[in-house]
This record gives sequence, C-alpha cells and structure tokens, in this order.
Amino acid sequence: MNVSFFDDHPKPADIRAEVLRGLALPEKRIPPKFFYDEPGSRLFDAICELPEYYPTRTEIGILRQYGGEMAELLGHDVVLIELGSGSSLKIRTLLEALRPRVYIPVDISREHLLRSAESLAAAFPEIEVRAACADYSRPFHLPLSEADQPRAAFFPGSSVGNFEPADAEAFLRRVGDFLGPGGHLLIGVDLRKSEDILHSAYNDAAGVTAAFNLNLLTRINRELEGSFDPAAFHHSAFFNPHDSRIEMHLVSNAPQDVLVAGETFRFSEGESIHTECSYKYGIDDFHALARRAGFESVRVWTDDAQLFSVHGLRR
Ligand code: AVI
Repeated sequence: MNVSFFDDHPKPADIRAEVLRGLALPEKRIPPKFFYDEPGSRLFDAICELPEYYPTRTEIGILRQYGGEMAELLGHDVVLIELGSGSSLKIRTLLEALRPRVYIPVDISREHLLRSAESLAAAFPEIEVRAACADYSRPFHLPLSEADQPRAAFFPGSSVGNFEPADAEAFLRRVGDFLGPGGHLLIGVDLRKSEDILHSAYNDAAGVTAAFNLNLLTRINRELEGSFDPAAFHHSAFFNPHDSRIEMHLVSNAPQDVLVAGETFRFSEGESIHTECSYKYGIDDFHALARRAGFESVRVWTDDAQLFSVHGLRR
C-alpha cells in the first residue's frame, strides 16, 4: 500500500496540570481539547449527525458542489496536507475532486491517523499517503521536501472557531510558514447568523451536546480521581454577541465542593466552568484575520443560506 508514517513525537497534553490550573482561576475554565476522549469523540460524531447541528452537512454540501472549483484553484499536482484527519467523508469528497499527488494527513492520535490513512490509501491507490503524527496546535514538523510543490492545506470543520482569535492568527501564520509563498489553504469557517439557529445547534433536543459537555466531568473523575457528580451540574450554551461566539459552560446546580487530584474546588450555586468558545465569523472579519496572518483571500464558497463558508486563501 502507498502509505508511509512519520512521527513528530507530539507531547501528550498534561491534563492534570491544565485542569488544576483552569479550576483555580477566578472564572473557572477547562480547554475544549479535553472533550475528546473515546466517549467524547463518539458523542462529537453523534453531534455531527444531529438535525440541529448544520455545520457538518453544510460543509460537505459545499465541498460536493464546489470541489471542481477548489481543484482548479489548488491545481491537480498538489501536495495536500490535512490538519486533523477528522471526517473521512469530507476528505474523501475533496480527494475525489482534487486527485492530489501526495496526501499528508496530520493528527495527534496515532491509532486514528493510521486507521484512516490506510483506508484512504486503499481507496485512492494512485495517491501517495504520508501519515504524520503531530500536534498542529503547536510548532510542528511535516514529512516535506523542497520538491513537494505546490502545497495546499485543508482545515475543515470550523475548528479554527475553537481558537481564541489571537491564537487562530498565530496558527494560520504557522500554516503559512510551511505552505510557503503561493501555497493555498482551504479552511471551513462557520458564519455568524441568526441566534435561533446558533442556539438550537448547541442546545439540541436529544441532549447530545449536553452529554458531550458533561462527559468532561466523567473524564476528570476517571483520569484525575475527581469527585464531580455530573447530575449536580447542567449544560449551558449561549451566543455572546459582543465576542461573536457560542460559549459552552457547565453550571453548578448548588453550592458544592469538588475534589480533583487531591485539591478541593468550591462552587457557588450558578457558578460555571467555561468549557468552549466557538467563534462565528462574518466573511469580511475572517478575511481580515487571514490577512493579519499573511494570507490573501482568493475565493469563498458558501451554501445558499449562508450558514457556512469554505475559504480559499493564498499565502
Ligand atoms: C469541533 N468544533 C468545531 C465544534 C464547534 O461547533 O465548535 C465543537 C462542538 N461543540 C459543541 N458542539 C460542537
């Protein structure tokens, strides 16, 4: 099979240090990367199928409709780097349209990366697949040589919305550095829209998003000897128009003390742990962010209802 493996030996996140630090803040907060243990990843997959959660199917629709135009922009001989080998449906749609020379999926999880790289290599035997285990949220290395030109990166899912804007800018700058001048970035960005649609997407009727948020407490109990009672907290998600972001919180139903890794944390009634921001951008706002990071905007594709956008940026 036409697949090789490169290991950048990413340092695993220090969940103990980050959770203890976040719970000691005056406004408690835990980074959203800790949502994704096994059960959390399964719940996220279920979120992507929910009728209220429009981003996944809308982005896939855009890739299906405009894949040909994206291929024209990037060029068929391209070396395509996917940051976070997440949804196999999205990358399959793009690979079919693009037929790149080389495909480099980058992911921090070795098992997930190898599984998906092998199945894509089997489905696209003419594409050279170089799986790269790396943490793209920090400076990282890729299996690229000078000859690997032209280059393009694909970052779908509006995962950029889970970065603080300053971190998003720093991240885009790093991506630009390994793409080099003339390299392209295809990036999925969720758009700012009516608060009703946003509210339903993060407060689904079946309670899957609530279970995804609350699973963080179960994970802390298991991995950090925590004493959280998940039933003593509830999920809260709302749009913050000032910062143009959905905020997710876990709200304490009553005054309580919780033990984590031997330390006690006090919660008053209604006090929350802020667990995620999901920024929603206007097209012009995202262009401005991309420009600050050294990219020019070449194309934007959206669905008819302007729910979601895929930007074609050039370094
Ligand atoms: C992964 N990320 C883009 C999702 C989002 O919409 O911000 C995570 C998510 N959180 C709640 N639902 C989905």
